[in-house]
Amino acid sequence: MVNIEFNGTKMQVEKGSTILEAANKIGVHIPTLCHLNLEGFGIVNQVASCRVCVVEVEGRPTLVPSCAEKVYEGMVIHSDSFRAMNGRRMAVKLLLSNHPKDCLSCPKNLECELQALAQELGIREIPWEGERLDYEKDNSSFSLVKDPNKCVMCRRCETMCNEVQTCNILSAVNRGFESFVGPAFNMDMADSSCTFCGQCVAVCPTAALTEVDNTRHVWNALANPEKHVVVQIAPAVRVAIGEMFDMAPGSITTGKIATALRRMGFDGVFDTDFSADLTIMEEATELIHRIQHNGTLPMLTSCCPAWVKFFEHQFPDLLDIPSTCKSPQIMFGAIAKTYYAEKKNLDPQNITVVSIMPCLAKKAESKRPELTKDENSNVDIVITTREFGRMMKSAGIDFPNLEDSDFDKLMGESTGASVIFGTTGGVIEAATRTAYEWITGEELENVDFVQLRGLEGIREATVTIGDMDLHIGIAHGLGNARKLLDEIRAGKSKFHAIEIMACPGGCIGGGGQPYHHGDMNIIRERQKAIYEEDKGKKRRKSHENEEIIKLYEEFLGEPYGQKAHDLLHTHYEA
Ligand code: HC0
Ligand code: SF4
Repeated sequence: MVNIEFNGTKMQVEKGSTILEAANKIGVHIPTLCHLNLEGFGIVNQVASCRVCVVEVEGRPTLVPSCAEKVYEGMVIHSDSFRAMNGRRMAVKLLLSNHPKDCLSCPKNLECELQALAQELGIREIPWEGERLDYEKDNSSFSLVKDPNKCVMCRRCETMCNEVQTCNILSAVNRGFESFVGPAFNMDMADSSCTFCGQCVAVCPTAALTEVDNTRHVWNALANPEKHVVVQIAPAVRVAIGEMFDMAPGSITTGKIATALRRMGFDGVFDTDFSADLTIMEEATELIHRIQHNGTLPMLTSCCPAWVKFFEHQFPDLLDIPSTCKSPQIMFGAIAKTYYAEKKNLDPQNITVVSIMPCLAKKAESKRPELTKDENSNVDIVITTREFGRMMKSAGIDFPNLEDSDFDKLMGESTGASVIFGTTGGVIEAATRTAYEWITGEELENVDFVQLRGLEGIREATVTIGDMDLHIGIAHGLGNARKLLDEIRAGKSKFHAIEIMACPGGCIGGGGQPYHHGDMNIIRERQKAIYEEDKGKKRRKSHENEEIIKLYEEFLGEPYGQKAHDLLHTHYEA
């Protein structure tokens, strides 16, 4: 411990802490912009480039950035002096002097951290009109938009992309005033090896990186009387959307979502959880098949499209190890335009499938050529949790006060196993619940495989199923995934099955979720809510979903059979 004086109060703080950490511990707020601390991931963005967190330290000629400066014995700090406050205001005014001023129509309006800082620091005028950057927006991808003119060089996106995801797409382009963060040579995002995980978007403080906005396509479809518009909602959305309406993180809003979607005019209100149960039917069968027939092991889960892109780009020699199962969102599209169309006597051409996902990569996934070549089994429009929240706001929906309702029949039933897809570890736990019963023929009494849960970046567990020890690995965050893949490539992997999710926390931490500003406690609350919803479900194993059982009986035939292969499985390309 070291003795310091902070804003006139003497105190002891841990040796080695930064001034900012010391301030947080004692409840003093210092504004930040470039700083990002992904607590639990050991990742800190500490470039100290924005100077928004400067404080005065007695004896020092200049103000110091509190995020990077460590405390020392006898240090006297003032974060509330005129000089410190003025220094912070000056830093923000400088950033604003060459920042575009289209705040009213900016995609980040009211969610922009720079805008919030200007408000917090009481900035009412910008004394200098600086020169502006004039780069073109990059609209090349289906997932994200890059607007270099709004880049404040905080480098948070770079830290996410290069350190957490190890994708190395983003770095400083050009020099001095001309610089911004983007792919090498400022190539189009679509031409880079970007996975579209959206983690850069999740941490961008301004609108330099945002999601592609598809909301107008949804409104247009809903307004078109020719179209029968069905919607599916991903597992992780239900525990996060409430945050956009000031509900506490981890509020479970499944029933309110169904009500809101019906009010918005969707003709069929369904659940991706239904098709997550379907995925388990196929994936558990595939795993058992591979184990019993000397197939390629480990088998990797394939439902996360950013992860799929990552292994296609970076591990093209391992394309035979992921499961061939399409993701639940794509399986939903396939079933909606075949089975559902048949049941409802609808022409699949007139069905529009909308997905609400916590993810930006799901937008790109829905446009993959092999998943769109059959127009009668695809997903048409993908929006994120954030876009869904904005749509509800423009429709004047009072979300927190909505009554609960159920999803529609045919593709609306789900089990607890599918709910947990939304968190890291959930897909493999769901598959284990089913594989256990199918292999042993016995009822699984305790479905809670707690050894598979948590938020550590890489986890492993051994589950005894009959006379077999099933070795399971879990990774979230692509940097962690890379470690497990390197082991496989080196022939050193001990696992039979591995679950990989690209985003820290799994889909609950997806790039399309309400902004969490790096606060991992929000991810923890969302995760808790996911397990709570699982616990409250009448059925908790995918193969007990009655609508799924009926789907196989009436339409698909056997899991992993011919029709299932045609509609529910895919392939990968380097
Ligand atoms: Fe996920 Fe999914 S669990 S990837 O995170 O498998 O996006 O929530 O919808 O498809 O179900 C995302 C979430 C999904 C899919 C499901 C899987
Ligand atoms: Fe990197 Fe993911 Fe952003 Fe692509 S979407 S630039 S892979 S962080």
